[in-house]
Amino acid sequence: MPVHDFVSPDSIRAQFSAAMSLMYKQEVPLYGTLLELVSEINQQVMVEQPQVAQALRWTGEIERLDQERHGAIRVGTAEELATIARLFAVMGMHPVGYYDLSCAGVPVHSTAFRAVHEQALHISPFRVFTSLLRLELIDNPQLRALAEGILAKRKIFTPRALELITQCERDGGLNAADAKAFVQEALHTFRWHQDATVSAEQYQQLHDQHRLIADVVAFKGPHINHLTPRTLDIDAIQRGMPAKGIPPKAVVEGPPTRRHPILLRQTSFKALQEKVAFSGQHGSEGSHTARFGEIEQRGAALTPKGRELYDRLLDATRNALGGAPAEANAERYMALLQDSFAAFPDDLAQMREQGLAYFRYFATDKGLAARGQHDRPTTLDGLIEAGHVHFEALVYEDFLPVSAAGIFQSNLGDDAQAEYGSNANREAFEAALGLRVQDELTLYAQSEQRSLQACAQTLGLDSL
Ligand code: OOG
Ligand code: NI
Repeated sequence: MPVHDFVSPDSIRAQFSAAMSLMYKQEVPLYGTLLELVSEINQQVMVEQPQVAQALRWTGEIERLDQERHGAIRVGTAEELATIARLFAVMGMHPVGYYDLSCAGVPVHSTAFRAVHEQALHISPFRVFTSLLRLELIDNPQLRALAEGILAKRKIFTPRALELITQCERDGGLNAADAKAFVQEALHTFRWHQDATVSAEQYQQLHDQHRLIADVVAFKGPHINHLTPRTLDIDAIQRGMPAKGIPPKAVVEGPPTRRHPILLRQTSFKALQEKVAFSGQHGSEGSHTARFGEIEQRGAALTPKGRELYDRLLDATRNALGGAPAEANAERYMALLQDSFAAFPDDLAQMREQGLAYFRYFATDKGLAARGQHDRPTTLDGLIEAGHVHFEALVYEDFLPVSAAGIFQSNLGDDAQAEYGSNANREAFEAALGLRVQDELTLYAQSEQRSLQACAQTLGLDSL
């Protein structure tokens, strides 16, 4: 089959992201309400803060904003993780970053499947935060064996999905009809199943060990547990949620409110109680809380230096608070956070000069008009100063471990605090995945480099 019959992985990802959103809207109606709120607030920000809209126009993010979202799943075995990686690869999504959540009392480690090139991200930035359950951290051999036995029996992919993955790997792509079929088949893996794979007693045992273990082991597949739209003003969302009947978590995770957002800020609403039919003769019914809603605001991707500063300031805030942020100390936490982060410049030019963030560069009309002139500046700083080059921050496409832990916790409830010590094991994760995870900082640096290169070319310069 000629190559041009294949649909691009980016287009399959965009179709899949839209299909997931539709499915989740049906499964969790509050997600639909949340989308409405986000769209209202985004419109309002664009009207009231034209500089924000202008920046989004420079980078083209304005076109991806409405379809931007991430989801999260939790898988139970190495084999499931490795196959999920193959499924996502059909859609041009690759594992980026390693996140250890064990230090926060959640027995999983994770990666983010996402597009890696800015052009692909522009078409569809859909990402899935994917966690692998770590049964080896459970020191109850009987329960571990029970969980392993149950997981070994389940099949989370449809036979047709597996065929299409293999076909895509063999042929190098899928045609339009197969891509469409693939999206529908892949969707089944992420659906909610009301029928549990375990009896009520087994569910209770798993749940007593850790709510997350029940969530992964007791069901037929890795149901998508949230889908997160991107907002331009998370503080407005946090304030606006109660009026829409959506109860927010106590604090917004990540950096504080800033004029120029950095990294990622997130908030969520509590998981729903869902009806479950347990297996066994009596077919007893129960409930499970799994799926919730989350909202994110994305800002600048930070360099290693910027990230180190971020981590240091966040640590300082938490130390000053003397515990994890919760309902009771939320206000104090947000105030401390704001204080600590006074040390992080809230000005794009300063962030650039100090090497704290990654940027994208654009030739301006003035720069284009000056192309033939001998006395024009030729260094990046000179061109910026002369108004020949404009820059905007590169948007952060990944996740944050401390925030992710906060999101997990908000949804697992306070009774789920557990101690696993710090047990990062990237090698074991990559062995299960069957792949190395990519380094996000390298990806941002490459993207910045490409932008500089393109800018130099447009201006008729060798390099910048
Ligand atoms: C994933 C929680 C982490 C985020 O946005 O940081 C996450 C989960 O609950 O499975 O989604
Ligand atoms: Ni999330």
